[in-house]
Amino acid sequence: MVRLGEVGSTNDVARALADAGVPEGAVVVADVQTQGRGRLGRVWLSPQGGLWCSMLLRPPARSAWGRLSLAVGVAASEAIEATVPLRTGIRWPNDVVLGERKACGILIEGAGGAVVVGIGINVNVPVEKMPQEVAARATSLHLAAGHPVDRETVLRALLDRFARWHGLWTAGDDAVLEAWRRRDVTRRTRVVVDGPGPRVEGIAEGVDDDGALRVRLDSGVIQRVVAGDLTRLSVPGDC
Ligand code: BT5
Repeated sequence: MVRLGEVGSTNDVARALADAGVPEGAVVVADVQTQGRGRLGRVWLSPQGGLWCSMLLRPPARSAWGRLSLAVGVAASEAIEATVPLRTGIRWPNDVVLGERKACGILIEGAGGAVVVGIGINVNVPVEKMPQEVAARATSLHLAAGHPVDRETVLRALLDRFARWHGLWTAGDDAVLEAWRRRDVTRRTRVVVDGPGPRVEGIAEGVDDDGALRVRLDSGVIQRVVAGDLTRLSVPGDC
């Protein structure tokens, strides 16, 4: 495991390890990221107190990336629940949420033939000090549990849960889909998804086998969405 104080992005460090030929399983953890990033080049705020880590994988060619993303979401969810007595949910594609608020973000990037899985968990991050637009939608384990949480305990739980779900993903086990579906907080809610294509609005109907979101449009047609940002327009039970 590579442990760093301040770093640009742990994903970049893991990519450099991939380029250097380091084998699968390397883990990079940092205290602070100055250039933490989310999907589509967005900023991921990564001050002291959070768990910012990246794992290097070398999966076989033509692996099911969509399902890997689901497996990582489930692993992060379980790691949080193993550490604090709170119930997590997953908001497609793989934000781990406590209530409506995001506690963990996941960024999976290709790195040549390798894959870097970046996971950011707001363990003791003072989210209230973040810019209002982020603070209003984010939470930390500390905030949600009402007490500081040991970052090492979360890390150990994450590595443990990740090993299990990565193994199941590698084996093509449907348990990954089933576990993700049990945590899906968007199913049967009205959603709008902004992605690379035109905006899609309708009722979320869960994920397909490959991780694509199924949205039932008002016309009744089911549209598959493979990438994008989802906003819930209703709460479960409304639809
Ligand atoms: C993500 O992107 O949620 C992926 C975040 C991945 C972070 C990890 S940390 C270790 C590794 N190294 C990296 O550089 N990245 C990975 P996305 O779904 O695009 O969400 C980004 C959005 O979340 C931003 O535009 C903000 O609105 C919000 N945000 C930023 N920082 C946050 C934080 N710490 N907690 C909650 N929300 C945040």
